[in-house]
Amino acid sequence: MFLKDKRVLVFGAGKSGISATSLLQSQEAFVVMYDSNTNLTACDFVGKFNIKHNFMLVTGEISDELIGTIDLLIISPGIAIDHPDVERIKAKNIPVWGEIELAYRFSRGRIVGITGTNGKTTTTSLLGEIMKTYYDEVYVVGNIGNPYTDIALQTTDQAVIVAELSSFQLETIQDFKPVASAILNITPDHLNRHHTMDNYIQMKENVTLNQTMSELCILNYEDEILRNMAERLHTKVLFFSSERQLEHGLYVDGEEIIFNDNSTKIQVCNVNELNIIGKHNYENVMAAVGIADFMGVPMEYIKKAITTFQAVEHRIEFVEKIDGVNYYNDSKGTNPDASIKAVQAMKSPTILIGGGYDKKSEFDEWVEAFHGKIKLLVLLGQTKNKIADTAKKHGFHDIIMVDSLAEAVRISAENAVPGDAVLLSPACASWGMFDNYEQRGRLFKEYVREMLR
Ligand code: UMA
Repeated sequence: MFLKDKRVLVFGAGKSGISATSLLQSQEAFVVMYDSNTNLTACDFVGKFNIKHNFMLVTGEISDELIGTIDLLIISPGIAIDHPDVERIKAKNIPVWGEIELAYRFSRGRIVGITGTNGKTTTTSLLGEIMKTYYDEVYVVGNIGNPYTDIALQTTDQAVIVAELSSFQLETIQDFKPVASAILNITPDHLNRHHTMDNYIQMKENVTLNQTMSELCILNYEDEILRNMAERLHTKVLFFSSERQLEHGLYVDGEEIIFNDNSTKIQVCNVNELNIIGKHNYENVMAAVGIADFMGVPMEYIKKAITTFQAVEHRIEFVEKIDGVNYYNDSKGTNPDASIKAVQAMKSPTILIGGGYDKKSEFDEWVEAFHGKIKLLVLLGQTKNKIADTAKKHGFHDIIMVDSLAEAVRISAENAVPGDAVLLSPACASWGMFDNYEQRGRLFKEYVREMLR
């Protein structure tokens, strides 16, 4: 679509909306930015884009009159495709794109899309690092925190774009077509947004929507949902497995990561050479290696990048050792499955800080994963009663309820003895108490480090 002089409604004034507005203004479109937050004023966007030209901010409600004037709707990831206002706009046959779709239509080069319930950020960062060792123009964008629209116009035909894509972002793609994609795993998450597991799976599968046999999708062989999905995909499929040897694909054999390319077995690395731990991380490494190889990066460059890569912030991140107690920040553990991986990675008796925004997750498997390792559960947020009820149902009664993260850290420190670990891995999103999981994780680190003073 030619955007000059078009009136575009940008729904959501967060990172994505701000960045999309900038791109749209550069195309001489007129932007009406809409946000339900009535405290916002145009002054909040000074320095972010041109608020004096081709721009209008609307807060509160969207009138029918306004809808009558717009040519295109761009929605931010946080706004659901079945949001009542989006439905009103769709009913008028106005095209609806997500921020990712907008960026894709204005960018050049090759794009890779990484999705899955867990491991997206680590795999995206790692793949970005691998690509940077070999290619000159590499961008790492998407759910990881850098809107794709921010860089779309800078890209050239030589660009390699590595995008972390959430189910929210994949809900609104149309032409988006990655050269290679990965779906790392699928376990229940964001069901309040997608309503059913089938819908959630469909959103993840959307990453392959426009792929053909010339493109690649890499999938986890140990995930039954993905094994079934492979049969209906119209793209080249490569599997990875942390459990068994594959005739064609990547797998862990003892301590070795092997790439079996039908005729040749390549030894990628020994897992002890990696700085990231746990089976789930070996899976992330295999996904990144498979894609990098498909994208033409020689194995010696891949090996160098994967063995120097360090864990990303908020993902089983070691914070401090205080009075013999190790503190870990796993604020990125925003659903039970992600948090289970952090619990499994703990090697000593652990005080677990959990709870947060209610995404309608079930916590049975999370509690079952405690396996005698969790000595105390410190709960906060909207889900604390639901989690406590689930824990008690499973015979776990060592629970303390708190009202704030600061209190959670204090109570944990009081109850820990030398040799213990304190792990923030909430199994819930941060919303409601924090802006995002990053803020939650940074505050946790701050409260922990305050004990050093
Ligand atoms: N808003 C409304 N009405 C609504 C909902 C939101 O007006 O019904 C407004 C809010 O008032 C706010 C704005 O929308 O002003 C926020 O938009 P947004 O929620 O889409 O947030 P952005 O700042 O644009 O950040 C988004 C992603 N956020 C979400 O998906 C919720 C970021 O992922 C992403 O990093 C960023 O785009 C850049 O691409 C965060 C996330 O939590 C990290 N993702 C989820 C996850 O990882 O589990 C999916």
